Amino acid sequence: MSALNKIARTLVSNKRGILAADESIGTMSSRLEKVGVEPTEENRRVYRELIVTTPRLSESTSGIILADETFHQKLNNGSTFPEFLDDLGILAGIKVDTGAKPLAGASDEKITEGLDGLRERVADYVRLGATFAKWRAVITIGDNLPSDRAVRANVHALARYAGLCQEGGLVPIVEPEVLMDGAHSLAQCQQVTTSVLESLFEELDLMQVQLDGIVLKPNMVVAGAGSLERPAVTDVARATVDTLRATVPVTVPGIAFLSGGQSPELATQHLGAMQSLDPLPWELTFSFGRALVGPALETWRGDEGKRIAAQKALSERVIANSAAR
Ligand code: 5MM
Repeated sequence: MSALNKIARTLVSNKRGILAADESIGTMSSRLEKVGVEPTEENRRVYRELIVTTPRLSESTSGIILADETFHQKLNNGSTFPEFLDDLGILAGIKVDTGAKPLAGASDEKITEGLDGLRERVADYVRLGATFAKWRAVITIGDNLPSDRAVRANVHALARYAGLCQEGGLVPIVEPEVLMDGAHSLAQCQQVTTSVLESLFEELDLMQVQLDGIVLKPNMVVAGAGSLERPAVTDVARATVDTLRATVPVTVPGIAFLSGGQSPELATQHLGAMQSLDPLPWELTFSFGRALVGPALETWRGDEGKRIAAQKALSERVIANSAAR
């Protein structure tokens, strides 16, 4: 087993999953402001310390994805975040993309940036304790969208990122997110997700990415947030698994879903329903952000007196998702 394959399998096995705590400074700041917390560097650090010091987190969490700022910060005990996670038996991941920017000449589509200097940044993060990385591409469904050029540009960047990570010794989490924004149907989401994943695996093959050393982080196949359609949990599970079966090679060790704006409970139900379908060739787990930390942030609201209750809220979500596996 290669070192990359071993890390990828550790991330997705033993009923554990990945916590995405890699909100960029802008996203984290707006989430803190929404709960009445001043968005300072220190408050972002305090909030991330609350998350990673949640008791017994490692029983259900294999890895935590951090942002660059957090990677360089320390906990109150003097450890860096990657050192602290290592002591807990949780793998430290790093978001290496620099965000989704407007695609040239397009009004509604984005291209994720961050390839320049990535080889050197990967080497730095490995030195600081990272074992895996993440890059998120976003694909929009709309009138005549996504365009071929947006899909091709994004899967090209994802494949080049994955190759650079593997060369430097990091397992790439490859995240092509078909957004829930819009009024599209479940069938439209399935058609777009299928075509994005097909393009992605063609490009990963072209770039000679070792498929047994990646983790795929896709969206579940759901109806758009603005759609009147409310598919049953079993329909989402079936459509998602059918889409993955049609597109994802069996050499990929595991698939860790994003939650994408679903409620925490629904995301967990969907994950659970997929496990009860026919035997699956890959591990299916979670790599949720909002669906794990949302209730904790709402509970905490910057009040240190609510710290334990907030950690309990996070713990409940992580345990529920582990149980759903
Ligand atoms: C935690 O949020 C991640 C970083 O987002 P920004 O760079 O936009 O701040 C995000 O990539 C996240 O990992 C995925 O969207 C999955 O999170 P959800 O909330 O969709 O499960």
